[in-house]
Amino acid sequence: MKIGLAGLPMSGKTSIFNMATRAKAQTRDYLAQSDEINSGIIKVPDNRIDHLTTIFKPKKTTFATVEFTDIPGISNSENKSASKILANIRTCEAIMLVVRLFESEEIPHIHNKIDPAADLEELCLEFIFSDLEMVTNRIERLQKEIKVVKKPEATKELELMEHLRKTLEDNKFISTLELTEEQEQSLRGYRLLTQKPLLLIGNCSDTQFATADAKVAAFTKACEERGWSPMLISAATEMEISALSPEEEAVFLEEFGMKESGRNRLISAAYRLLNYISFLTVGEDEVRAWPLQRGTTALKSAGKIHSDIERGFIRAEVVAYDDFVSKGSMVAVKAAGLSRLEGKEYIVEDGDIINFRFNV
Ligand SMILES: Nc1nc2c(ncn2[C@@H]2O[C@H](COP(=O)(O)OP(=O)(O)OP(=O)(O)O)[C@@H](O)[C@H]2O)c(=O)[nH]1
Ligand SMILES: [Mg+2]
Repeated sequence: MKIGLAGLPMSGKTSIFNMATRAKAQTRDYLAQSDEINSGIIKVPDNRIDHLTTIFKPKKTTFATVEFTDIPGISNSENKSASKILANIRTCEAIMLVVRLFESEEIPHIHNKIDPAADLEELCLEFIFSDLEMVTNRIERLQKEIKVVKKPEATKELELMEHLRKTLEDNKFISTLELTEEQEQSLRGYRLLTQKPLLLIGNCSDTQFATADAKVAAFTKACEERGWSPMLISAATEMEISALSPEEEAVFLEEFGMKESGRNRLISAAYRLLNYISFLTVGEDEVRAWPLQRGTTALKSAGKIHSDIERGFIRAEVVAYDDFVSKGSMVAVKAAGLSRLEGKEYIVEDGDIINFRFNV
């Protein structure tokens, strides 16, 4: 499961990627389209895992991870076509769309002006046109098929595709539609860009970040008109922060009255965007967070650890993290009757500490 950082050229995607992954990928100081796609796997910060590690003192601590990929800027200039880049974005499960808000004399903008609302609209249209092309092709195919043999599934799909075409032609994202489970399923293979989970990121200067600013206001308004609430980040400032040691970082954040670094905000947002929660396992060997799509059953969760545990599943012994913290130990939790035995169909919740009982 990976998150793609996408946007126009020179909006700060690689800078944000570097800040998130603490990598040192080459950012651009000149206007020559880089083809490089950077990928990085990031540990998801989790206070619960930190706390459980101090209690269980395991041999090993493992955090949940998410993968970020940094995709070159979407543009039709510089002898490159946007479609290749859009095809890359299609392979991602979720998208973080970076829009430039910061001003700079030295760093060019492809349209030579900083107009975040216009940039956002341009990106939206690229996505919409790309999906429209795919949907239109499919409609033509289905129409041909139906002429030969009338299959009910094909007719149904054609209806859906025509609905999608209408939505896209109205300049709307597929994600604004309420689709049935069955419709979602039938669309899965197309990996439509405008259907993916999306987070808008405004890359601003530190002053824009701290004070009311017209560009920020315009960007926020444009996002809200499409039904999105954007996240603001100052990539330049955050890159300085991410070069600090964890101790220095804590001091820095406190000095500036910030609760959390942009890096942590970004990673948590990525996790939410993928609709992930974590279940936890504890013990002398390992304390670990396991990423899980919200709504997953205990049986499937067991399979994340090992297929044998899924196959031989008997029961899940579940303790809520908060109950563990308030009681202080597993013995006290059990004495208070707060340890539950759950079956295969139990829907795992965020922060469940689970011990699977199984037999193979
Ligand atoms: N002043 C300022 N400069 C920034 C900020 N973020 C990025 N930059 C600079 O803008 C230039 C482009 O940044 P990149 O992160 O390479 O942008 P990109 O979106 O990855 O660019 P492409 O991959 O070429 O599309 C670099 O020189 C960065 O140092 C910011 O918040 N403020
Ligand atoms: Mg880049």
